Amino acid sequence: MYSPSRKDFISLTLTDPHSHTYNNGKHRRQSCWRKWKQLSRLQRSLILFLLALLLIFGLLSYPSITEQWRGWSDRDDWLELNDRDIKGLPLDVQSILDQVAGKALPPVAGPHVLPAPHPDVGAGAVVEPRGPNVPIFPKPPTKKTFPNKRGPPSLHKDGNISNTVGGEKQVQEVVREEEGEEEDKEKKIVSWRGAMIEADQATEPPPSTNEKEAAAPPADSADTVLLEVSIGTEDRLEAVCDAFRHAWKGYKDYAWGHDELKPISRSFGEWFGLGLTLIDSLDTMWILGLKEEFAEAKDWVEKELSFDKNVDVNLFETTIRVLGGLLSTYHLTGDQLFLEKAKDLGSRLMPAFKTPSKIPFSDVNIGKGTAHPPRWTSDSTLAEVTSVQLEFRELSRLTQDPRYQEVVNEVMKLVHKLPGKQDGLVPMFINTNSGQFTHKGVYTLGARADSYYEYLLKQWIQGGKTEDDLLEDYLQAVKGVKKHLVRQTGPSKLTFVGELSHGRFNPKMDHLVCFLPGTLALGAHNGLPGDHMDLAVQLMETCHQMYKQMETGLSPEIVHFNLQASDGNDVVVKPADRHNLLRPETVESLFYMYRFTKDPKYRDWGWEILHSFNNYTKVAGGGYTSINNVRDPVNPGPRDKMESFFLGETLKYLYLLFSDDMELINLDKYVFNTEAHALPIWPSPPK
Ligand code: DMJ
Repeated sequence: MYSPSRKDFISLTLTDPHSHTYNNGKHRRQSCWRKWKQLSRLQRSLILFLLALLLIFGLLSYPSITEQWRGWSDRDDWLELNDRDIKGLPLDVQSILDQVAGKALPPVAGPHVLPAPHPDVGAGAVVEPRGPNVPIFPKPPTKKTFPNKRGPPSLHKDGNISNTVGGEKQVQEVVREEEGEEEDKEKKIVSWRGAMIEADQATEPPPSTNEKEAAAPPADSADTVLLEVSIGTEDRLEAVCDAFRHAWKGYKDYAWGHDELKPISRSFGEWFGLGLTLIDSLDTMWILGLKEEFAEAKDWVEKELSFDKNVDVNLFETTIRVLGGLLSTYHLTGDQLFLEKAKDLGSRLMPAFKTPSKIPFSDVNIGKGTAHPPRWTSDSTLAEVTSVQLEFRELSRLTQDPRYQEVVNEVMKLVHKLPGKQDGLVPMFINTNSGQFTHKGVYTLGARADSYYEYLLKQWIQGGKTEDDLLEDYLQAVKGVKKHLVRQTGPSKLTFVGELSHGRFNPKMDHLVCFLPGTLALGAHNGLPGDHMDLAVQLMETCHQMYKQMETGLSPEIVHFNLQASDGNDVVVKPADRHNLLRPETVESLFYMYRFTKDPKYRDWGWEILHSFNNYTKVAGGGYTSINNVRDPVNPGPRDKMESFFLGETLKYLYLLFSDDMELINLDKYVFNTEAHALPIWPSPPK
């Protein structure tokens, strides 16, 4: 009966026979042990039971205790900021507002631009020669499990998980960052905006010969063409159309009517079951002049698309991709079908706004008309609740039903008045019960906050530049960005936008932040200060370098910048951040920069990016795939997923970048939503 315990006891005495302190400890442990053995079995069980209870209680209450601690420290910020808020607008913001007020369409800000600083980042630093054209080698499809998946299991076969899933991990992640932990994210899974950000998969077994053959790029693919920067406009436009056709072929053959193509396994992934890629692509096909493809997609919308299904969808993702896509296609084509579908969807999304605070829930069941926050929190993501406005406002204008506009304007009004901002910068979460910011003290222009800033400006433009609160918030935010987040690297003086975490600067920038040069340029084009354009030019250079300095010519998801004055690299990429999801933000900004400056270098940069996509993400048989490692041209590690925004945004912006037709989505007549769907700028009300 005693032998197992005796064994334990003996093993304790073996560890360090020379240490005096240790021996004292040993005697103490021995006598404790004897006392323990003297207890009856019942007494011992009781003590063990109590200890277990204590442990469980401790574990359960840990998060709320830490949250409370954080809350206390936030409250200090809050009071301080409250004070600051009531002091009114900074003088220069007020004077810009005055200047802008009452102006007709101001002159194009255009090349009122300082020359770009052209940092010599290449020389002797990180630029390494591009790898050869390497075919995509597929790996066997791996089954991943996402413990927090939402939505009906039948619809969640795999793949794209928005911030509605995997969310506990996301929140933990944010909390960890807030606590200032070093973010070495090897093996973690975070998701954002429908794009799963996964740990490195490069350690998985190499593909079989069959799989290699199956995925070898087609012989006539653009990746076999040398990169010629001097190639003509028509050829570049044709190259974008080729890329689109290739992506569409994969979608049509293996994922038709489903949300996303999995090009390596030649299958599909389902997220909401709404044909996301198809709808996201409609206006791109129209713009690219792909009539046949458009006609077959329209046919599907007419005959197959139904929103009458019992499915939880993410309000933000469905609004920007599906509602935005339908509204934009309606405007481009004038076809009522798309408006009717948009109306149906819009009315089904409305229950999301029925919350105590009027800040919408993240998820809504479009069949049942019920809405709820994610399982793990009653918070919503700030960018999500403030980036559905363009679409809902337009729906009200088209239907003459004011309710859509009312619910989204209410959100903007609440956020406008809310204390807890830092010089116009907003926290990443807002509570649907209290309507207050949560997880305060962390400020970023990247994930979870990005399109808040974008939509401030774009709503102001959409509404004919009459809504001063929006402009005021935007101008303050740009000032806040400059004051707290903009820095330059040590080696080559690259300008970048970092993050602020409880007063500490983190030189980390998501690729998502590369929307900012385009947005700043759009603001300058609409009469906002020239220094916004100057910053746009500098940030555009940095986003370009995020591609150029990688061995594949593709940007990683996240970079860290080097602040040390040294000869080292400007850009550092952590192992867990090396993936590329075919994101659009840099080519989006290149498009705006070219439209407003006509500087051909922006087109050349876009052309290089298209080549890199063709070289490292194109999959034989159809489709493009996200990859794991932009630093490894030999094995970029295909992920087997083509995000819908590659067709909806990336290829559309590339086409518009190369097109000489400035009337093709004239930026004085249309404003793009955050998924590149064009919505009209409203005519000014009669004076
Ligand atoms: C898109 O869904 C939108 O552009 C969104 O604003 C950000 N994330 C993706 C693209 O990266």
